[in-house]
Amino acid sequence: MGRLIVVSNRVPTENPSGGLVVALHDVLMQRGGLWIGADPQICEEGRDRLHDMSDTNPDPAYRKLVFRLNAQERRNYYEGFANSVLWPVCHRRTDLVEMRSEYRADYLAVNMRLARLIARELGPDDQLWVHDYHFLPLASMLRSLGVRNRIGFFLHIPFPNITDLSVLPSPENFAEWLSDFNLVGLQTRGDTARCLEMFRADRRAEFMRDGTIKFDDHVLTLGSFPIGIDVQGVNEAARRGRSDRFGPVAPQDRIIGADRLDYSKGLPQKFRAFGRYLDQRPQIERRPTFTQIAAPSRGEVSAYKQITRELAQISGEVNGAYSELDWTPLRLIHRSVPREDVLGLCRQARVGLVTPLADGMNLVAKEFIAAQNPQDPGVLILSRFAGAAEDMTEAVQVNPHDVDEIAEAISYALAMPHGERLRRYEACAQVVWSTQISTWAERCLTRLAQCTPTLRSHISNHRIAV
Ligand code: ADQ
Repeated sequence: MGRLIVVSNRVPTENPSGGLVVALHDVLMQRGGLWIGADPQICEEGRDRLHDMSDTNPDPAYRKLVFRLNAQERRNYYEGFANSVLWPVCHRRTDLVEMRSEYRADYLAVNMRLARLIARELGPDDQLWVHDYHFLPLASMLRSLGVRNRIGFFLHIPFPNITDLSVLPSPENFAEWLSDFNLVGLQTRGDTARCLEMFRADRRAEFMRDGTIKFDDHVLTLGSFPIGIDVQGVNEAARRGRSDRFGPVAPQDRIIGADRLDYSKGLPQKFRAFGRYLDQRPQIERRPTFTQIAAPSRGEVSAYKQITRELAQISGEVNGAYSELDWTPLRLIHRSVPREDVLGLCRQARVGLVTPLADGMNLVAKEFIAAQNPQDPGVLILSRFAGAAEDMTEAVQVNPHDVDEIAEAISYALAMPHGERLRRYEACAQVVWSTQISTWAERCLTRLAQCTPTLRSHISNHRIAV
């Protein structure tokens, strides 16, 4: 069997932490192979080769290699096309798309350069597993170089709807790029339905009896593989985490949110909803505290600067209206907090507030459940637009745009009797266990190994889909 080659935007640091990184690390430790990603340092030199970043360990089970970006490429490929075009298109925020021709040109150029670097490393039986929207055209570029190896893809974010896709320059490329992978994995059945709709609208696609899609002679398998977490590891970390950081708040009054500071996470709506709940709370003597940890993210992109200002303003308004000398109702922590402490806070909280406007899956929802004490669990309030909501039907589901509905859900969750909390928790925990990260990785790779191989005829006529 050949090696596994994982391609993702980031390669892990020496001590990998976090579900996805650990899962991929474990798979590579077992199978050996390569992990290729972008060097976080901007560098003008050495862009014509991959650089070894493997651990100092003398006999690493797998190697980590990075490709370098110069300042222009980082601006146009990463901040530009990936995060200011594809990210908003996939998260239904086409109003935030920044369209510039140099973004697309460098996105394609970086993917082409990476394809050449990877092609040099590839053995005939190696399998590639490519992650996320930074590398949509990578398989097309590899095929144009004559690569026939099996290539799998996993999209971590929502699959866009067909109207939003049409905002892209040359939207027909999207289907072409995907069709050059052997396997395209998506988070949910809803994502798969949207992807099928895109192929149905394209006359080049033919739907085969075995469920595969034939597109320009290439056969593509499509499926949903809901991602999960390391449930046991999260539960242990939550028990170790410091929960005293909440300060003197009664456990039944603690509400927690933890998100990257991103406009897709619905933070302004969530803050307003908490303010609305305080306006209407049934018992005026009740003093719940909502702690929102918002890890800084992509601060160089303008839409992110704007949301940071907006959140500071709303939290100022809510606290200005309701704080007492001994009570600050909304605590916004605009910093990354150690993971164990975030999980410790989740375990202590009565309510987890996870209300993205759009989200591929949302791992915080699964982590909140895994962190709970099964005898006295907290309540998850979950946006119906998070991928996690497709299976976690027993969370208290809300429309994240509807501030009144979230406020009502907060009131309901804070008053929920123990029996109902247990019942809802057990149903959610079952989903969290059945999609745990090791199972997810195994399902994706098993399916990739079963995919129809790429034929010589396909690559010999290959159009470069750019
Ligand atoms: P993200 O958009 O980053 O991931 P999410 O799935 O919630 O979103 O994962 C975030 C991770 O960061 C979680 O493990 C969480 O614990 C951690 N985290 C969040 N806020 C933090 C904070 N303030 N401090 C410390 N840690 C924090 C993308 C997609 C998701 C998809 C994942 C995995 O956008 O939809 O679920 O990939 O596929």
